[in-house]
Amino acid sequence: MSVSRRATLKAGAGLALASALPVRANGDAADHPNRLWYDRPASEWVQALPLGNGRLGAMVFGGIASERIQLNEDTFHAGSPYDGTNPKAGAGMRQARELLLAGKFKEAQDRANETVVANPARQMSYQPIGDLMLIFPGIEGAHDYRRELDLDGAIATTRFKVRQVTHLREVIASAPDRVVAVRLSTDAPSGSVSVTVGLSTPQDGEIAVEGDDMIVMRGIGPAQHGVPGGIRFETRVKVLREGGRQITGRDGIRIEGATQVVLLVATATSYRRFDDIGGDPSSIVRADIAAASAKGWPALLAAHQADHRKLFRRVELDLGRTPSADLPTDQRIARSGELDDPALVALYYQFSRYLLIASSRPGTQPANLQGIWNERTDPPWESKWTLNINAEMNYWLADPAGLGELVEPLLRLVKDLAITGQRTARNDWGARGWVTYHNTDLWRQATVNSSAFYGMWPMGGAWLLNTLWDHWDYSRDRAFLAELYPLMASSCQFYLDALVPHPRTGEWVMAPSNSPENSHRPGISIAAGPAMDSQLLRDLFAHTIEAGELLARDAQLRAEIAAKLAKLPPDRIGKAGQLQEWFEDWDMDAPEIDHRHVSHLYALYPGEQITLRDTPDLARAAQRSLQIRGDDATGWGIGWRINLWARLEQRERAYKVLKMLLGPSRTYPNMFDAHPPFQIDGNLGGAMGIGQMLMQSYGGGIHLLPALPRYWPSGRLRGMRARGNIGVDLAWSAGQLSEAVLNAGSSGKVRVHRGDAVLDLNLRAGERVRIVPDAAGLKAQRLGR
Ligand code: FUC
Repeated sequence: MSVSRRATLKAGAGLALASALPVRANGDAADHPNRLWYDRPASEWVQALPLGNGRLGAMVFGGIASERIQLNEDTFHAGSPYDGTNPKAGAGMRQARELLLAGKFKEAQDRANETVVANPARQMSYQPIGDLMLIFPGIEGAHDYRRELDLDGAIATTRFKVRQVTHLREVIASAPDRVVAVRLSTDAPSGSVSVTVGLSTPQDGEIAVEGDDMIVMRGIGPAQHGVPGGIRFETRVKVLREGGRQITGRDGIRIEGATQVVLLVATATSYRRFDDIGGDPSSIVRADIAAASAKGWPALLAAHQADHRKLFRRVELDLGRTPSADLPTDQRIARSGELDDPALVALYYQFSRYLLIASSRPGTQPANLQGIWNERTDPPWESKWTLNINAEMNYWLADPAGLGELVEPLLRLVKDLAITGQRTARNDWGARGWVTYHNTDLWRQATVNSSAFYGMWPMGGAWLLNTLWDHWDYSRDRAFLAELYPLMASSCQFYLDALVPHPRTGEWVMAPSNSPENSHRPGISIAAGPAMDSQLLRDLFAHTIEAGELLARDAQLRAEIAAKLAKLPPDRIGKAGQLQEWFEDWDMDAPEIDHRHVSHLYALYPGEQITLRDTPDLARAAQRSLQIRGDDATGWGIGWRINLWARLEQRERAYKVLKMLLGPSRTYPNMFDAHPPFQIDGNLGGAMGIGQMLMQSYGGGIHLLPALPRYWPSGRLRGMRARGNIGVDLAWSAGQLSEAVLNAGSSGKVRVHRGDAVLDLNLRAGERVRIVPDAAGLKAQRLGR
């Protein structure tokens, strides 16, 4: 077995991907609305098609004479268990606070920079495992090429003809069977599959052939920023061949003249928890390969698709169809500025649901900045979890899109942070409970990281918990609430201890803090009591009181919380009529008036403290702020803005911003969101925006078609979810509601809105209620259970 820093077991020379083929019109996309398809192989990573089982990720390039399948495993990160706590942070935080409250902003930020930032300041990055490489000898003159990702079948296929023979390559990432599986076949009667199979890795690793049908790759994750590497991984590729012959060399496994070849790829790491990397990846992948080999392709495929479809098929969406739907997906994206392509919007929505299913399953890591797909050893922002918008945005879609159980990894992340964050709360603030700042990594660092400018934001826990609260609110799953509540109570203890009275008004504020990543003076973000802090705390405190009452827990704590809740600063309207971002009216003088973050609009969305009907003045101010900020932003920034315009029921504006997201500057050919670079939050948050144009659920109400643009005159959706455990089906035509059907999973009251018409309903668990427009507004018809 050879050992090398960048181990490569070459499947042969000339791995360059096949050059582009002539464009070929292919009209059968109409039959398969939930497909991405292309008429040429991927030449770049952001053209390759993603597969995932929550833990294993695979990017399929669809090459002709060679194929690259890039592999990830979601626990494979740089570093090893470490504690970045800075012992100087306690005293430093107190000094920074004093300077800040005395109006000495620069001095406060400098002091924080010198004392509270973790050691190391940067966190550990997500790492690629490597590539599965296939070389197909003798393939020349391919024609009738098509590759596609079938979102419903969760399968990537590459198909082309050489002379009269059709070659078919299929790839899946199976959750039930824990493997990536590849099938290579043709429609020729006798064996015409010839391929050389190899692996490569950019990691410190070794690769060898074992027996005559297995390639084994082992490696260890890199050290970073002074933290030693420690996670070990093992990948095994097993070759199952029908017909032909097999030659095993040092260079990989060569197969000649087979009728069909199936490759099973298993990967595992030694990671068990943020403080334990003592797992045995070898025994895990051996067991995975043995079980999958015994099953064989047909049974693997059937189990995989049944498992995926159980989730994927919960929601259907039809926004209508125009001729552009016949074009390859990359051409639709390229032209989406000039064309209105409603089916592309529906595809984007379903692709985002697909991405969440593929990157976040119970037991896995939460979807990180790139979900689970990363080819780089130095990924942007470490491809980890950014808590001042991105990680939360990844989960906005889950419940409304019928995928509520996929938030489980986020709950486990918070459970971990409640442990590491307790150390930080004590060290940095002398407080009870737990805190976390604007980023965390696999090792669950809860410390101030990168710099005080970005990192001095103690609100990560509050936002995470408010996101998880939504899962309770949608599902009404009491067992989930019982798991969540202690984390909320402990987080409240932190804030109760850390809040201080503002010297001017006596209102309770966090200091130091910031309004994520925005500066109020050149180079200065540090601030006391920015609007978002109070908004997040109003939600966290109110939810914790509600949960404590429901579970009959901690009456004393509830009283303490209620007292501080009453004295949080209210949202204020500033001199430009805007919703004030900071405690003081600094907005119009801030250096980046068009900043990508719109943190103070949390109260409008994802929060529901500001609504058009209950707080019209604040809603107007929020709209003013949104106008001042402008529509252009990073992918996720645009995704957030779509949701905000939808909440303001500005249908055509929401549509205009959505088109910005779908265009080629914010969507890559494979439909990954472009921050740029690729970040999955824009996909998931953008899809939530699409959903909210059709149906919104907040404040005890369900809003039907609140921001339906004129470009989607007719359509239907099935299976979206509203708060209170309610399923929502909708149909509309000529821009008018035809009918809605509510499926009540729990009993409770709900107010249904369609424009100005309202209908109050008392739903009983299990019943279905049909709602249709009538002369007086809306009319309900009980369909029984
Ligand atoms: C936040 C954003 C950046 C980027 C990063 C991962 O810091 O402000 O735009 O998305 O997270």
